[in-house]
Order: sequence, then C-alpha cells, then structure tokens
Amino acid sequence: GASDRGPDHEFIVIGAGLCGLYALHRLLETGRDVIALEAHPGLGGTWYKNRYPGCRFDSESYTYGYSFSADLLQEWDWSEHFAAQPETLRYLNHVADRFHLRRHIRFDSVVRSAVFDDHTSTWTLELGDGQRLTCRFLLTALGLLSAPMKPRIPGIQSFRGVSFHTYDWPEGLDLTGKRVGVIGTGSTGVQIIAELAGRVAGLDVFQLKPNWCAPLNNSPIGAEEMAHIKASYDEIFARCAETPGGFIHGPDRRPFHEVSREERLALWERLYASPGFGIWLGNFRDILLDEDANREFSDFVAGKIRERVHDPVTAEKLIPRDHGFGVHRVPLETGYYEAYNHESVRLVDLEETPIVEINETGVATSAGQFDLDVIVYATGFDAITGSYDRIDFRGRDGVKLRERWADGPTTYLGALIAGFPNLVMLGGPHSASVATNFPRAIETSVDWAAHLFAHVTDLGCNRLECEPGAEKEWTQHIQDLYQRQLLRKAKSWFTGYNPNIPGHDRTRYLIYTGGAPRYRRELDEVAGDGYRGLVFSSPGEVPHL
Ligand code: NA7
Repeated sequence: GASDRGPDHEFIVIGAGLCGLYALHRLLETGRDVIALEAHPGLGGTWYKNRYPGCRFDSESYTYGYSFSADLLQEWDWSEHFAAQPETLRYLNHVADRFHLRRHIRFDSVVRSAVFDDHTSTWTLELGDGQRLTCRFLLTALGLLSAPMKPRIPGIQSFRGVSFHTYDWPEGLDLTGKRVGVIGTGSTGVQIIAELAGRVAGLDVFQLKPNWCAPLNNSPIGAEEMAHIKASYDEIFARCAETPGGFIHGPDRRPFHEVSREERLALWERLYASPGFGIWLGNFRDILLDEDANREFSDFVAGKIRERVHDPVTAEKLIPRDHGFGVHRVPLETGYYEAYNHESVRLVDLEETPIVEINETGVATSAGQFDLDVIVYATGFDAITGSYDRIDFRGRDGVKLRERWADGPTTYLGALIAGFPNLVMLGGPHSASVATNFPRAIETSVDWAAHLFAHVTDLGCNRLECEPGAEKEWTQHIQDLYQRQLLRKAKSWFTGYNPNIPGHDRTRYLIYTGGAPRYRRELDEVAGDGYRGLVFSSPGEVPHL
C-alpha cells in the first residue's frame, strides 16, 4: 500500500493507445504527476497490435487525428482518405515524441490487479513481474477491442501449421504459395480476405454468418487536397461534433416514408459510390429505427452483392438473413465481394456445414476436410468489458469488478463505478466512445475527467466516488436508449454477444446509443450541476454512501 509519504504517483493511466496518450498529455500539461502503463513494448494500442494485411481506418484519416493542437494538425499530412495501419502507428509515435510523452510511459507493464485501499484512498497496482505501484487516481484507457478471443473448436491445439489470432499477426510472415484459411468475417476478416484474395495459393473463408459490408471508396490525398483539409479543420471538427457518430456523416432525418422511392434510390446509389460511413451514418435515420425502412435498404445492398459476386450461390451465402443493414458494425471493404470471383477463393458456409474439428492438417467441416498451411482466427474480441475482466479490480470492501459486472457493466456516465472510488474510466462501457469515431469521443471523456480532477483539487479533496443511485439511474438510461434502436436485437459485439464466451449469448447493454452530442450534453450538465451524483471527500475522511 501507500506509505506515509503518499502514493508513488498522483495519477496512473493504464494503456498508452490513442486514449491513454491523450490522457497523459492532458494531465502533464496541467502539471500533474502521472505515468502510463502499457502492456506492450510499443505505444499505440489497437494500432500497435493490429498488423494484419489490409488493416486500415474506416474513419476519414483527417477526422481521426487529435484535434487538441492546431500545430499538430498543420504539420501532419495524411496520405490517404483512409490511412493504413502503419501510417496511423507512425502518427501516434509522432504525437508521443512531439509532446514528450514517451518518457512517462512504462512499457511491457501488464497490470494484473488494482486494489483500492479505503483508509489511504489510494490504488495499489500489481504488475506482471510482481512489482507494485500506488497512485491516488487510476485512469483506465484499456481499449474497446483489446481482449482477443479465439474460437472454442475441438482440436484447435493439434494443428501443425501456423495459426494465430489477427491481433497477433506474426511479423514477417510470408503467405506466398500458402493455403490460408480465415475463420470469421467481421471488419477484420473482411479486410484480410480482400487483401489476400488472389495473392495466396488458396484462400478458404469459414463464415459463421455474413455481415452487410459496403465499399470504402478510398483514395490518396494529394498535396493540394491536404492543404485544403488543413485549412478546413475547424469546420471538419465542428461537423464531427454535431453528428451522432462523431463523423463527417450525419443522418438524413427526413421521414423515410415521405421520400419517393426514386429519390431514395438516387441517394443510395450516391452513398454506395461515396467514401466512408456515409452509407451507414449519412443515410436515412429511419433505416436504423424502422423495420420496413431497414428491409428496403437491405434489399438494395443485397442487389449490389448479387451484382458483384459472379456465382449466384456464393452471392446468396454472402447476404445476411438474420439481421438488417447497419445493426451490426458495418465492415467497409475494398474488393471484398470480388474476392469470391477468384478461383482460388472458396466460401465455406458454417451454418450449412459446421466445423467439426481442427486437426493436424487443417479444418474439418461436416462437408469434409480443408487442408491448410495457415489458419487465421479473425474471430473478434471479448469486446468492451473483456479488457476490464483481465485485470483483477477490487473496490471498497474488496468487491471484485468482475463479479459486479458478471451480468453486464454498471456505470455512472460510462466513467465511474459505484464502490470504486478514484477510478475514472476513459472511453469505457456506457460511454459514447463505443460505436462512434473513437478519437472524437475520447477527447470528450479525457477533457471531462481533466476538469473533474481540477474540481477535486479546488475543493482540497483527494477522493471522489459516485453514488450508487446515480449509477443505477445511468445504467437504466443506457438500457432505455437501446430500446429505440433496431440494434437492440443484434447479435454482435454491440450487444455484448459472443459465440466464444459462455454466458455471452444474450443482450448485454454495453454502449451509449444516444449519440455523441447528447452524451457530451449529459456530461456537461452533470459538471455544471456541481458534479451531481458524485461525492468528494478530504484526506482522512471516508464518506458514507
Ligand atoms: P467481429 O466483428 O466480432 O467479428 C468476428 C467474426 O468471427 C464474426 O464474423 C463472427 O461470426 C466470427 N466468429 C466468431 N466466433 C466464431 C467461431 N467460433 N467460428 C466461426 N466464426 C466465428 O471482430 P473483428 O475483429 O472482425 O472486428 C472487431 C472490430 O474491430 C470491428 O467492429 C471494428 O470496430 C474494428 P458471427 O458474426 O458471430 O456470426
């Protein structure tokens, strides 16, 4: 625990990805004593770990950079509208160097446990190597998709070839001449499949269920266009601030049924040919709320799939039947559907012919054996709460967070947890960072937390926590917000569904679905109300809640 001299640090941030880096910068800027602990040998989180071929943004590059520094915006050039992973990782390293963050990051530091001491109001962290560190305030920037999940398939250990989860793509792996199997067709699988098709000896895609994908329509950014973007950053960020998703794409709020079929089709053709998430987030709002509107648009996209995939049987298998467009995260693609026109690419429909086992030489389905040199598990993550479950968080009275959250997260504002004083989640469950343009949302969360800490200091306090009633109300609010949306029925990581985790086979309310502007308003109102629902206390006193 903390000694008489107080904790080792005033603040510890867990994670040095996009969110942790900004939190570090923001606290250092105001003269705080802070370090970040990063599990991996390098910074960048998602962009450090995901190195699979084809990995790139679905956010416009120039809406993904940090907005806090005008100088940074003016000096950084993006090479493409949707930059590939190496460029984003370079960007984050540039930011770390530019703002002298690196020396405040401790790499290779996996946090195993975090235990709150009620008497000293401090947190004690235990690292993978057994080292202990104490801090007054603990900030979590753990990432939304940082706990990879391999499938539970019999015999998975017996495969003699190379196999790995997409999160752990081996460096320097050469796939030339190899027979590759990809299991999983979410955003990650879709990017990999499109990239590898025709470049390997054989590509077998093992599809549990298809997703609705749409064209990314990426293109390079030339010098002139970059200059124009730099001159427009104020408008770009103002636009992102007003849309629910934090993108430049905002919904068309005209009632769907009042717009003629002709006009709808014209809009859809335009969106299908336009870059980025416009087709999802710049479409009629009703498509995500109304079954009929959703069906009509889904039929439109199904028509596109049929046009792009030559073999009609394969095309039908690629069209989702169990959910409509946009209720899952929409993978954006470049040539994904055309991948299936290559002779060397086979689609294995696991609903029709399930996997029986993985054996020494490949994957056995009920239709027979698929011999492979490499198996890629593109099977996703224990999303949003998985990274929290991997750390043994203990709050007041030894309460375990894992147990508190067994049926789904409970939070206040997606930032605080009752019974876990001095812990502030940045971009955690129930915040708007999930399912929106992540950097825009985490700037909101980090800025709000920074103001909160300034408030604590002004009060001369060293402890903050939220009232259980406030947490209860917010958690209910999260559930209520889901009810308006078609995505409430989705079986994807948006609703905490995961076929590989026992018990995650029903809806868990993980994300704030009220849109980023409303989320920001709710945070601002709480702050303006003297931090309604929060209790502050001074050294020596323990509040009674
Ligand atoms: P996702 O979107 O969770 O996709 C995982 C995929 O793996 C999805 O197609 C799953 O099918 C499939 N899956 C999961 N378990 C299995 C098993 N056991 N057998 C076969 N197939 C399986 O993860 P991604 O990495 O693609 O994307 C994550 C996010 O990263 C993405 O949304 C972006 O925001 C960035 P299912 O859908 O369950 O039928």
